[in-house]
Amino acid sequence: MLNDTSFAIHPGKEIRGSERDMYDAGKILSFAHDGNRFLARCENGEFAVTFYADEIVRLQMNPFGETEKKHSQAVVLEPEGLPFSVTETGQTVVLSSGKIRVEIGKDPLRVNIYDGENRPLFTEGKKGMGFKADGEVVMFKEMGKDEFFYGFGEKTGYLNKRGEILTMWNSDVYAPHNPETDPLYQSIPFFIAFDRGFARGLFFDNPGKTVFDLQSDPDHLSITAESGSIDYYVFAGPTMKDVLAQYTALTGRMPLPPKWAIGYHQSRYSYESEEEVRRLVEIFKEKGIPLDVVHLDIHYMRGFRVFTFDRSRFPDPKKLVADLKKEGVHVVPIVDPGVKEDPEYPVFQEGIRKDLFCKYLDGTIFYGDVWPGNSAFPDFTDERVRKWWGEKHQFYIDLGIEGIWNDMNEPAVFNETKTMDVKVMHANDGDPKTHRELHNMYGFFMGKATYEGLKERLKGKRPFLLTRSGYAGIQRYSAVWTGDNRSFWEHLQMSLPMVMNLGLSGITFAGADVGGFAHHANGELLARWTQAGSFMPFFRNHSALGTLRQEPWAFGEKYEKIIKKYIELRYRWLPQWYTLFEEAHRKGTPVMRPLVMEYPDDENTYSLFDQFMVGDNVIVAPIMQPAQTVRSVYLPEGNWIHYFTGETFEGGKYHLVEAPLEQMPIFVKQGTMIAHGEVKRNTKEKDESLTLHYYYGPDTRYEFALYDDDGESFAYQDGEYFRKSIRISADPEAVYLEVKEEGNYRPDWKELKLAVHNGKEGLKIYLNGKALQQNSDGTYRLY
Ligand code: MIG
Repeated sequence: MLNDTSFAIHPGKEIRGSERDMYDAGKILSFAHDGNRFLARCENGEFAVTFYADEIVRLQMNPFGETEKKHSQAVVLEPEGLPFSVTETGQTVVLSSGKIRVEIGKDPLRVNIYDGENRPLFTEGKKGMGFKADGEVVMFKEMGKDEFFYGFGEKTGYLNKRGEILTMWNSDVYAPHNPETDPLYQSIPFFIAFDRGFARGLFFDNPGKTVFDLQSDPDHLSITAESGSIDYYVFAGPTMKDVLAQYTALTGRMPLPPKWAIGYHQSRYSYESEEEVRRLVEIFKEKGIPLDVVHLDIHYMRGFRVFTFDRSRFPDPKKLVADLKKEGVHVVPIVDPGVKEDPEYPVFQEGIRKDLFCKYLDGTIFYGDVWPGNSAFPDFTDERVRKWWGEKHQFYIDLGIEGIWNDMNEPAVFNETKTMDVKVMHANDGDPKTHRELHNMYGFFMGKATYEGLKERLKGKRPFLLTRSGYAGIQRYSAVWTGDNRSFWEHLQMSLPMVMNLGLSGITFAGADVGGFAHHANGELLARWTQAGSFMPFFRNHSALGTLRQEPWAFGEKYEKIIKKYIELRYRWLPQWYTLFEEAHRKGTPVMRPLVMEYPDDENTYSLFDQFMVGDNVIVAPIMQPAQTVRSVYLPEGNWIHYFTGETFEGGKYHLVEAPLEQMPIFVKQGTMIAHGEVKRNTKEKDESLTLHYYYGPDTRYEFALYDDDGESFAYQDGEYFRKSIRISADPEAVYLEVKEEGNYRPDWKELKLAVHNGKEGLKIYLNGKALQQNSDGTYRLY
């Protein structure tokens, strides 16, 4: 309590610790190497280097024992067994795999890592690594004076994290999120260091509590872990996209989601009855507002027991799900980890009989208070438990459900520490560890159990999963939303850097509750938030019990019209979204990007957080203040076309752009292309025709690739996809399209049109060398 008053800053308080009491690893006593691993015994512990891939190296230091060859389940890549050379001099041992060189100082142990061109990836300088008396491990890395830092998963604040101290400890935070609220629900101990266009990455794989300090020492950052040992991976870049390709090669990529999950989601805590849900979907239909998903929050359950429906509120869930599916609407119910302690509840009985719950060392079960009251928590760190949890989902599958929403999986517990007792033991697939050591992976393992369980049971259909909590690698299983934000303009502002940094941490399928969860929205806020949300990867309107209703029509016709227009825009842009999602799935490049990713040589982009890119050629600049109808937008080099007015804006400078309530500034780069489909009720309706919009520029050189597949199965993995690659070039007289097609899938649409914007009269269009005839509506037929 005292910490909520000025007492928190009483003059006697020591504000921060230091490396003062750190014990250094000391000097190297002996070393050896085999295959792809180098091992050194130091005065204070063991040090290992493993070359994982050309651009990925793993470094470990365990002051308390041996370094393990094994890696955490965040990692899916096994080391390739890269040959590396070992060169010893008096002071150093140098390991080199060609693309990465690790220079190891022998006395004391110091590690400097360079790329193949001798550019420093990470260096230690004077400070090294070691441990503290209380068992913490610490390591330091030099920070260049021009360096910027991105990533770190789900963090409040701005885009660049230099100057921050960031803690990783998955936490349920209902208190209003502000720039110093930390930690939140997700822990992604990964970051990108960026120095004037040169990007490298570092992933510190420790699922206990870790602290990244980019503040206390202007020349070094430090990483401290409360438990476990030092275990990290370095990614050589050199671009941000390369770092993300490398990081997601190591920790996995997002599966291609079902198309419906990229549409518009409507949620509320809670739609409380079958009747209410049916009425909701009807209103969407009556009003012609597109809708793909309705979420069911905790009220659908019988006394908050997972894997049940309350039959008084939802008399026939199977019929409800089937009827909505006919309308093209999917139902996604919430599932929390806590299992109610109720001897008459089969899920609890089974958990006890089969020994599936988290326990203390002495065998007693850990119980915590959550929605259902006293509850036990499945030990998802164990494959046996994950299998069981997956099987339980047959309950939802039998009702026709194909998507699940995981909440409270930090795990959140209503007690002093807000989570599970850190002394609880986890089976951890045969390598038992305490909750303290594994805390940040609880939600990850729940996600793994759920996704794999659904996938196995959906008979070839793609599952959708949404999770609040996670760890590095969660992108393999789930989309992420940023938890309990509020209907504050500040929270709309905050959602941009937050979701961008999630994307820069491997999690591209992310979004914030549109309109804000807690507190009360208003028409203007909801309209502006829907505009921004319609251009973010995960697009869901959600609000809390007791707050003003927040459905698209809640604030009257004036706002409804605008909100509808942007939800429609989401559907018009769906072929573009889907193409970008597929790229993210294949390469790890985020869908929503900070400008710095595309313009790494332009310093104006390095801290830019209040506008973003969708793909490599579209800039979105939402309005995020009340009563604002004009804003400054930064446009990098090149010319940019205003999406709504068609006006050309010169890049390399700031513009004041008009933004009346019904308009969010969107710019498409001149000389590039985007794909549009038709506005529809939802993704169940197929496009009859697609249009590629090309924004003419005489110096065009652009590669576009439209991707499509059935949107629901895994057949694309066996060649059942469609990719049309278009190489576009232009001169003052003509536009030249070189088109190639790939894959066996034939899309539903019957025609593919080309619309040329800002082309002058008489401009000729050539498709693979043949001149195209213009249609009466001004477009050209490509397919
Ligand atoms: O603490 O299930 O973040 O989206 O509506 C409340 C009720 C528990 C927190 C989630 C929120 C959800 C709510 N849950």
